[in-house]
Amino acid sequence: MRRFVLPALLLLAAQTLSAPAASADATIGAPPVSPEPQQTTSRPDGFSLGRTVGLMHGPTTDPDAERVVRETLERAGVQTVRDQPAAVTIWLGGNEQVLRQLNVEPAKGLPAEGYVLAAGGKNVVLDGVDTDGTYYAARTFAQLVQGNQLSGVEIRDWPTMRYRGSIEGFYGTPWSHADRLDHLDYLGAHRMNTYEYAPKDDPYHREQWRDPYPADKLAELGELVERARGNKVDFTFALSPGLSICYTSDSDYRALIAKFEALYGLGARAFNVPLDDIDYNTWHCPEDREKYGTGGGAAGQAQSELLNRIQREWVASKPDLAPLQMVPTEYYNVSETPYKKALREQLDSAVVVHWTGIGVIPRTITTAQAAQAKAVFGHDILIWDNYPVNDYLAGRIPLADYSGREPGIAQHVAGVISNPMNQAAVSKLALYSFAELGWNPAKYDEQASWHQAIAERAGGDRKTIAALEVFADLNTYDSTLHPEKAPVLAARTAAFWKTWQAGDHDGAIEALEPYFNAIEKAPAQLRGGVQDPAFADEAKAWLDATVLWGQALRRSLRLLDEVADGNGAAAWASRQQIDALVAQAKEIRDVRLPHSNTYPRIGEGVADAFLAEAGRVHDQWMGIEPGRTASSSQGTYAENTPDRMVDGDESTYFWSNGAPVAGDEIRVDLGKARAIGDIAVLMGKSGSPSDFIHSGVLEYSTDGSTWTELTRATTAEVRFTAAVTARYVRYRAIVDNPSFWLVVREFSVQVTDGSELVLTATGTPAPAEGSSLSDAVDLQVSTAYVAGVAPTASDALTVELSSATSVDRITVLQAEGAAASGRIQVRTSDGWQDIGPVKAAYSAANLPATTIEVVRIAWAAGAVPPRVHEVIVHRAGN
Ligand code: 14T
Repeated sequence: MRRFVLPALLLLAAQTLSAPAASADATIGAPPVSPEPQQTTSRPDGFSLGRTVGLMHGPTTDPDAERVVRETLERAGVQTVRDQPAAVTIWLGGNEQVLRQLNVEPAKGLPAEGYVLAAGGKNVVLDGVDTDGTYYAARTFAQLVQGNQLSGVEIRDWPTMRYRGSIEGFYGTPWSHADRLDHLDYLGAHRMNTYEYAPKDDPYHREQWRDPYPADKLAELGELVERARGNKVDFTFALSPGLSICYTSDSDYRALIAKFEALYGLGARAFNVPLDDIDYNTWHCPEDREKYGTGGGAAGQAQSELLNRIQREWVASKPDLAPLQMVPTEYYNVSETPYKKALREQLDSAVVVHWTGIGVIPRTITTAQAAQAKAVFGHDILIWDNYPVNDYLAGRIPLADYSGREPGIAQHVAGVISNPMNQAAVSKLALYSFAELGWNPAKYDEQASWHQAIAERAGGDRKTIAALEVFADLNTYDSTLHPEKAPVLAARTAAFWKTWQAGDHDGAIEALEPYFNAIEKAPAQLRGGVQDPAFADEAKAWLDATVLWGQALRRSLRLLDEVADGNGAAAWASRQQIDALVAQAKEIRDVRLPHSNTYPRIGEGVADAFLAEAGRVHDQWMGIEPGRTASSSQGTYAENTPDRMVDGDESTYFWSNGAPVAGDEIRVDLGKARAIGDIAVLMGKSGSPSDFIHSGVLEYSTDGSTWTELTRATTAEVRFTAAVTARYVRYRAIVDNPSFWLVVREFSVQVTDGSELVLTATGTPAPAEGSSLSDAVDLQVSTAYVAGVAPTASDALTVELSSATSVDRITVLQAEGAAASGRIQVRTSDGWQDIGPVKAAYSAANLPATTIEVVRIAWAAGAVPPRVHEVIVHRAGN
C-alpha cells in the first residue's frame, strides 16, 4: 500500500506549528490521535490555551469528560478555569451556536458514542452525541493539546464496533486488584468500553460459582465497577457455572441470579454466562439427562433454557441492563452441529454470543468467517480474541503485533475483545491495537499500530523505543499468530554465519556485536524508560533473562574470536561462561502461574541456536566430531524434547504438543554423510499407544533438501535396513493424524562405515552421585564426570577407542577454577607413552600423528576431585 507522503515544505511547516516547545531530540514528535478518528479536517485557526480558560456545559456534558478536560488543562499550564466564557472557551457537551460560528455540523445523528470535536477561533467544542461521546471528545482533546497549543481541527468520530476492550478470561494467576484498576484507566484512555471479569482461577467465578463473594472481594468488585464507570467502561460480570450446574435445578438458577444480583447491587449492568471449556456430554444431575437426553443438541437446549430464563425473568425486569452474553461450549469454529442449531433456534435472540474465530487461537479471522459465525450461531457475535493471552504459553510474553484480523469482520460482529496475558501491564502493547481495530477497522494497520503502541509504552523516548523493539523481537513467538521466532535476531544471525563461512570472521563479529549489546542493555533501558512502573515489575523475569542471554550471546562472539585465534584455553573459559549464563537464565521464574513453573523463553530457537552453532564451531576446532542430533517440525509437550529420540534410552521420549498433520516430521541429523544400515522409529508408549504417525514415509537425504524414500508404514514401530549414504533420516506424516499426538521413544540409525569413533571411559576415583564416567567422553562439553573424591597417585581415567586411530592431539577439559593435575598418556602398539601434563582447566597435548588404542589420565595425588568435561581425541588429518 502506498502511504501518503507530505511534500517536504508542508512537512516542515507542520512540524514548526505542532512541535511542543520543549521537544527534546531524544523523543519522537506528537503521538497521533489514537484510535484514529473517522474524519479529521485541519483548520487554520489553531491557538494557545493561555492561562485562563472558560468551561461551559452543553446538553451532553459529563463529569468524567470534565475530569479529563480539567486534567488536560492543568497539564497544559492553564491556571484558572472559569464557569463563564473567556478568551478561550471550552464547550463541554456541545453548543450549537458556537458550532454554527465555526461552520461545523453538530454531532446529532452520529452513531452512539460518537462526537464532534471542533477547535478554532479560540473555542473548543466537545459535542458528544451522548455522554460517552462527550467523554471520547475529551479524550481526543487530551491527545491534541501539545504544550499549551491546540491546532485548529474538526473531528467527526464514532466507533465502528459496539464492543471494544478485554475479557480477563485466562487460566493461571488472575490479575491483582491494582492491575484491574489500572487496566480500566487504560481502556478508558483508549476509547475502549468493555471489561469482562471472567478469570478462570477466581474460584467464585467458576469452580465455586454458587458461593457468594466474601465481603472483601465484593468490596473490590464494587471499586472496579466504579472505576469502570468513570472510564465509560461496561464492567461485565461473568459467571461460569458449567462445571457443575444442574440446568433443571431451580436452586442452581437462583444461586446464579443471587450472584448477579450482588453485582447488580454494586452497579454492574452487563452480564455474561461463559460455558466454555466444559464437557457438555456430562450432566451433573439425573434430571438433566432425563429431560434433555444426550448429545450436543441436548446441551444446546439446556444452555438455551438457562440463558432464556435469565433473560426473561431477570434481564427483562431491569430497565438498564446491557444485552446478556454467553460463551458457547463450541466457541472455536463455524461448523454446523446439533449444538449450534439448538442455540440458533432456541436461544433468546437478544443474547450476544462469544466466538474465538476458527480455532481457539486462530492465525487469521476473515470477513467471510465472521459472516459464517453470525449465520451459524444466529445471534450477535462478539469476538473473544485469544491474543495476547499466554496461559497456554508458559514462559512466554507475546509482544508482537496484533495481526491477521480483517477489517471487514466489523460488518458481521458486534465487537472484538482481547483475552490478555497474566501480566496486565505488558498486555497494553496489544491492547493499544485492539482499541484501534475496534474503533476504526478501516484504518487499522497492524504494523503501524504496533510501532505506535511501542512508542506509547516508551513515552516517545527514542532509546526506549529501540530497546522495546529489540525486546519485543525476542518475544515474538506465540505459536499461532506469530509462528516465527525472534525474526530480527534470526535475520541478523543468519547474515552473521554467511559472512563467517565466507571467512570474514572479524567482519561477521563487528556487524553483529552491536545488536547483542543492544539485547544485553535493553532491560536497563526499559526499566528506566517505560513510564508504566508495572511493566518492568511484571516483565522482571523476562528482563532479567534477557540480560543473561545478551551476555551469553556476546560471550559467544568472544568464543568464536578466540577459536579463530587458536586460543584454546580462553575459548574453553568462554564456553563454560556461556553455559553458566544460560543455566542462570533458566533458573529464573516468574511469580505468576503457569509461568512460575518454567523459565522465561527469550529468543528461543534463535538465541540458543546461535550459541549451539558457536559451540559446534568450537567443538570442531577442538576435535569433537559432530554427533547426531534430533529434531521435530512440531513443538514439544512439557520437557519431552526431541533429543530424547536419540539418547539410546527407550524410557524417555519426544512428545509433540499436538497431533501431527501431513508434512510434520521427526528427523535425525548424523552431522555428516555416513553409510547407514538399520533404522528403527519406535513410536507410542504404554499409556498413549496411539501417539504415533499413523501413515508416514521414511526418507533420507545427504543435503537436507533432496529426499529419497526408503519405505512407508502405518505402524507404531517402523524398522528398515538401508544400505545408502545419508546425513539426514526423517519420518514424515503423509496424512493428518487422527487426534493423537506423537511420542517417539527412539529413532535409531546405525552407522556402518565405521567412521564413528566411540570412546569408552573407565577408571577411578568413582564418579559422584548424579555423574558418570561416560560424561567425560559423551561429545558434550557441558556434561562432566565429577569424581566423588580427590585422586591418589594410583587413580586414572582410562579412555578406550573403539578402534585404533591415528591421533595428533589429546585435549582434556576440566572445570574452570577446579582443575586436578596429572599426566596424559597414550597406548600405542609399543606400549604407554607420556605426552604431556594436565594441570589447568584446558590441557592440550600435541603429538606427531600416532596410531593409538587407549588414552589415560594418570592423576597426581591432590586435593581437588577431578571434574572432566571432556577428553577429546583429535584425529590426525581432521
Ligand atoms: F471461552 C473461550 F473463548 C476460550 O478461549 N476459553 C479458554 C480461555 O479461557 C483460555 O485463556 C484460552 C487460551 O488458552 O483458551 C480457552 O481454553 C482452552 C482452550 C483449549 F483448546 C483450554 C484448553 C484447551 F485445550
